[in-house]
Amino acid sequence: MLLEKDTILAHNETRMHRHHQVVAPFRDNFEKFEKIIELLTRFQVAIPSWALGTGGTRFGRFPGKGEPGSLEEKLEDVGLLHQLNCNSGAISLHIPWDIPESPDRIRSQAEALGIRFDAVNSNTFQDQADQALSYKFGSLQHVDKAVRQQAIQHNIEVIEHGKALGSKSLTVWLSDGSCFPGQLNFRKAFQRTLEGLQEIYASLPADWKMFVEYKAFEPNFYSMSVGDWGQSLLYAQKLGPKAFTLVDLGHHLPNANIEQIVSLLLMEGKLGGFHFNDSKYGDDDLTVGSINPYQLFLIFHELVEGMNARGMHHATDLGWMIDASHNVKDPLEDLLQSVEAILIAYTQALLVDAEALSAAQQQNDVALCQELLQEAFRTDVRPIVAEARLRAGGALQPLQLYRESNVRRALTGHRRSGKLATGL
Ligand code: PSV
Ligand code: MN
Repeated sequence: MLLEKDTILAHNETRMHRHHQVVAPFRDNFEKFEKIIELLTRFQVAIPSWALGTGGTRFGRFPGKGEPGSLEEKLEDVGLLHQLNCNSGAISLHIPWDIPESPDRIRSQAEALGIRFDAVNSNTFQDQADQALSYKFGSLQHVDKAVRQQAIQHNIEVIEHGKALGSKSLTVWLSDGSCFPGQLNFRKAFQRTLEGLQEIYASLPADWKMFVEYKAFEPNFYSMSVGDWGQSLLYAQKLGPKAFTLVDLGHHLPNANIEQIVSLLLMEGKLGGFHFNDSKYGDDDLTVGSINPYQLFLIFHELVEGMNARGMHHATDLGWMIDASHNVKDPLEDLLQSVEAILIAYTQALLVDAEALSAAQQQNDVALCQELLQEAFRTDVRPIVAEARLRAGGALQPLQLYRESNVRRALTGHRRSGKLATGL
């Protein structure tokens, strides 16, 4: 469901006077302002297909109404998000949850909505109904070669689905690991995993990337076979130039310095992309920026600094994806909030006076270093983000317009009730 263009225009019109007032001070530094607007307009965040429905916990799930029940409906939802904020022009699919019946049809639907396909994700963390062998004791790390082959084959099929849709990357997240000491020979598990990844890597098209996502714990609670950025980097280095580490913000042990991890991965040319979310305890999958927006800003500061140092293109050289789950909110509202939080942190990072910071670091002027970062972080950049959206044809206040337009009620009316979005 898309909104009428006039609806967006009318929404913007009523807020235009106020918007001009709040954005005016930023125009004083015209060149910087225009540069930031340009960067924001290009910046697109991929929406995960599995976040378009209500998530759940292992204790229960409380599905909402009007959630998408098919890939077509998921694309429709992303199309609406993109229409509202003009920064959600991509979707990340999970196979087998999202196998397209007709890739050509899905591709043209996405094209019409201005959406491209970001990384395709494989799934060897669940057993499927028609699956011959179980992943109960792992997939690529499994002691049985037949299980490993099945997992390799699945990943190759995922690449094929991605190729048909125009995707350019594969994300491999393995739930492999062990729950008890002694269960696994770490070295052998690593070697088997590496061999499997090598076979998958060999099937990647020349212009594709492979993202190796790490996670400290869950579902295995003693060891994970790709448990941290060091292990992911090891795999990526051994695999070759098309392999990169993927950082999911929720996949670290408490208090990990994620911004430092990001900085060093970038330095090594091995940072591939992100799964954005927020957390208080573990892999909480909460709305981006809802718990620790300062950390998000510090991460973006390292990203901007590190990407500039390497001459990287902000919008296209890394995979920007959300990986969140919404238990108590309307998923579309939650995703609008997540994208907004990402753009705010990115804009604040763009405001940091990099030259002054570098000079202060050189002088060991620690207090000034902190001042410079916090000066940017404490700037309310929402008017800049709104201006970029306005120029791109989006809504000044996407969440408010979504609510005013009663989108969920309309979706509930025309989508079959009882249908559940696939995914976790
Ligand atoms: C695992 O927790 C993960 O972060 C991986 O990216 C999966 O693909 C995704 O969540 C699915 O829920
Ligand atoms: Mn993830």
